[in-house]
Amino acid sequence: MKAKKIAVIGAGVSGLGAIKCCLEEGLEPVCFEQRNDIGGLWRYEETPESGCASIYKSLFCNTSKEMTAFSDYPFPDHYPNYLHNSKIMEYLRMYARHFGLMKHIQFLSKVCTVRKRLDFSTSGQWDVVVETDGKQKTHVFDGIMICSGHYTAKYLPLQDFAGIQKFKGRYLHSWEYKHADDFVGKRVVVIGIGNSGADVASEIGHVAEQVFISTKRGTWIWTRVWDNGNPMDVTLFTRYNSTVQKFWPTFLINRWAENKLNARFNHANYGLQPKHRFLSHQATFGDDLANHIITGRVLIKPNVKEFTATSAIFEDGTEESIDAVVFATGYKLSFPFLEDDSAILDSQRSMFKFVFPPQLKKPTLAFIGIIQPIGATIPISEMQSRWVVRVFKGLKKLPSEHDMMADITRKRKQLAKTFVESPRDASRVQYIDYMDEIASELGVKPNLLSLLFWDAKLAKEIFYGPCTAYQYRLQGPGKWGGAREAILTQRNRILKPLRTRVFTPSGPPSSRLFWVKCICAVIFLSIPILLIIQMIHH
Ligand SMILES: *C1O[C@H](CO)[C@@H](O)[C@H](O)[C@H]1NC(C)=O
Ligand SMILES: *[C@@H]1O[C@H](CO)[C@@H](O)[C@H](O)[C@H]1NC(C)=O
Repeated sequence: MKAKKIAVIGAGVSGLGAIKCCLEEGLEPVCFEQRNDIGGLWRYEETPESGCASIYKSLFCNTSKEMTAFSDYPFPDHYPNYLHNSKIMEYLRMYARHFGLMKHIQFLSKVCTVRKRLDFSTSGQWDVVVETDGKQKTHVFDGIMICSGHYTAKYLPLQDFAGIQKFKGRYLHSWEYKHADDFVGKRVVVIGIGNSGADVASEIGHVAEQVFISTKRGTWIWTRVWDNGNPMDVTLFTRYNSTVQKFWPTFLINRWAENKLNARFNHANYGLQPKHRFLSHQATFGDDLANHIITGRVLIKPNVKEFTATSAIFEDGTEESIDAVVFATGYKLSFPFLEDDSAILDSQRSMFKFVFPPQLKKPTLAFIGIIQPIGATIPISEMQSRWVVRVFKGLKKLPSEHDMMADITRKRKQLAKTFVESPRDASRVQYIDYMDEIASELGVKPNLLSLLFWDAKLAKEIFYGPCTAYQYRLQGPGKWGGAREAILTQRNRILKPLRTRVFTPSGPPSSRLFWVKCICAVIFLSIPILLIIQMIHH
């Protein structure tokens, strides 16, 4: 039988993983990439291109390298734990080269439409119209993997900001923000305190005259650097923790987390205290933010009520004169190439496990990486792709439409209970839970019980150590011979880039010296006492 042809839309982290998974299962992938390079979101460009993701120059990944890596391709051990976008690009190039992905990518090729073929109900095939060099061409595919990401269409709710048309200064979305040069000596308001808002405000804070962050909701601030200087995700995202959390009541976990974060700085005193509890909404990474607030370079403000020509008036009635506004208001989903966009997706919530639209007669279209994990995206996209290619091949069956809808409804209810109402929280998943869920579909979830008997050392690291993706390559389809080794050496790879100056204590350790001194003191002090006792006995 001829290998099935699969269209992969986008050559970012999700697309690269998708191509690799297709090849692994003997499918024939063709990846269409709008730009002339791989990397998607992670490829920094000086000028943003409409319809593409765009990042600022200083963007660092918010998940650490061990948690971020593809499941069969660890980062080099000397790489820092949190990677600059240029380093992620290096890694992606190595990955693409290692698995021979480049020859499957057609660059400067924009997918215009993806449409069901007339015989879709029997063939499950799609017509894909691709524009290259200004010329459009239609291709037929047996399956579609949409890997175009969810950071391409900026969400800019100008209608919520009265008077913004009158404002004489510059305003822009964080999508257009590249570096702080334009803001030297300026007074700037950043709207929103998500990860981009906090990053942009902190960066501008170094050079601006004054930065304000305006936030309706407030937020919990957590940091990349966690206890003992270990990466946050490595410490918190363990199977042990996830098991403990299943038994503990939510309010206790919330209290534990909030106390911990407040111990660093009191969120109420710093103007950041949100109404929602820690687990109900995405926390913001802000390693630098507290320093900026305590030195006054960044001030936290409530919502902007209205803009005048030269100032912002906040909901508490205060007014500040300003030169620029940065809207860090996030992104919305956009798949302009999908013909009946609304029928296939009302919102991401209507996908079966965030991947398959349940209404399709044939499961030949999948969304990869259109999800908001509390944890790294690369391994999640990769896991989705591994599942999808098995479904495309017919090795895995999806439940009936009715059962899929029931599952979706159930998940929606759970989400509504757990999270505050916000578009992004609609597709938020706990990293370990979601990975395990898809891994179980595939039969690649590590079997801890049998490991405990056969390989206790490994079982221990899998349970207590960071839940890295190598775990999902120990067994089942796509098993990788290097997985065990990768798991047992992950802590070395975390420490290697930090221990660049090895500490060698000189002389006897001070603690030993301390005890020697103590003993001397005791002997010295007891001599007169012994003498006195002797005298009394005489
Ligand atoms: C997770 O486990 C680590 C040690 O493995 C511990 O330091 C941390 O407090 C735990 N966190 C939660 C939320 O249970
Ligand atoms: C990292 O940042 C992205 C973009 O703001 C966010 O969607 C994701 O949830 C963040 N990761 C974690 C672990 O919070």
